[in-house]
Amino acid sequence: MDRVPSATGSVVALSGGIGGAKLALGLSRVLAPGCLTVVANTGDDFEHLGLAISPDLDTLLYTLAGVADPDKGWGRRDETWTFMRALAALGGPTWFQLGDGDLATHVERTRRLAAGETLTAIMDDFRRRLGVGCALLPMSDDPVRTRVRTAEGWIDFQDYFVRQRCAPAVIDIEFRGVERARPQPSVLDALADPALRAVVICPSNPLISIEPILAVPGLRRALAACRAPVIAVSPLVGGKALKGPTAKMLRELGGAPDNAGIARRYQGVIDGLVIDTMDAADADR
Ligand code: FO1
Repeated sequence: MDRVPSATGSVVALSGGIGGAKLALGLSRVLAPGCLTVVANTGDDFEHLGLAISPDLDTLLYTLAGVADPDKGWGRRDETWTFMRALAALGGPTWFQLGDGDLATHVERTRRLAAGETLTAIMDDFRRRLGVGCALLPMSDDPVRTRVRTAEGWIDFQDYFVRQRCAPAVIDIEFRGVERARPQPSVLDALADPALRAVVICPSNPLISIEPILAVPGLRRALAACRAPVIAVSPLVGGKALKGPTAKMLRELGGAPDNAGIARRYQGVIDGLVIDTMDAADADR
């Protein structure tokens, strides 16, 4: 793909996991290295088998590095599963699949966090080692944990999303710890950059991937102060999500699973919403 002659200027992309990561990859292909900063949701992070797991950061890392599993969208391509087989033989939990190569990411991140490194510093070293040219930042280095309330009470996001395969109806969502989370300083710097040309909200699930980012104190204000336009790309095409439970969750939480509903959720943050041509009728709404 030819590089679009990108005038000088930087772009900040806000992204969750799989759907958003594909647009982040596209942006990284048309923008000169050093012109793109990708800000990742960390609300999906959790501890599993004693390991610090950061799904959205890792999906972005692997996708931008060209090593993501092309079918699943998460984890690494050409993966082997010796660890999971051995874990199963020992009666360990296998609902959250960790490939052998992916396991190294979690083990090394856990080791470095325990040694006092920040998630930002760890992920920045990982992305450089994997040859990723753009900056990859967590929304905060402080812990934020998305939890959903279902009929059985409050459960961790990965329990809902993976173990229960999004089956239970969602009654409420919370981003535990977000009130105390400080925005990652380099994110604020990127948003205040005089050369900023655009902020792109990638087509991730607004409820679980983008709103945790917007909920970090100071980020909405930093976006409102942006001199560049903030443009969201709708994660819905024809009322259906490209990936994941977006439409189902929007319906369960009383939001309309359509572009007008998406625009309402981002009201006050975005200057525009990119929708699919098949949804052209939504444009005037
Ligand atoms: N998603 C699944 O549906 N099943 C899994 O076993 C699974 C394992 C997994 C391991 C590492 C990782 O970074 C992501 C993983 N995911 C898995 C995806 C993950 O739950 C989602 O990508 C995000 O949390 C939502 O965007």
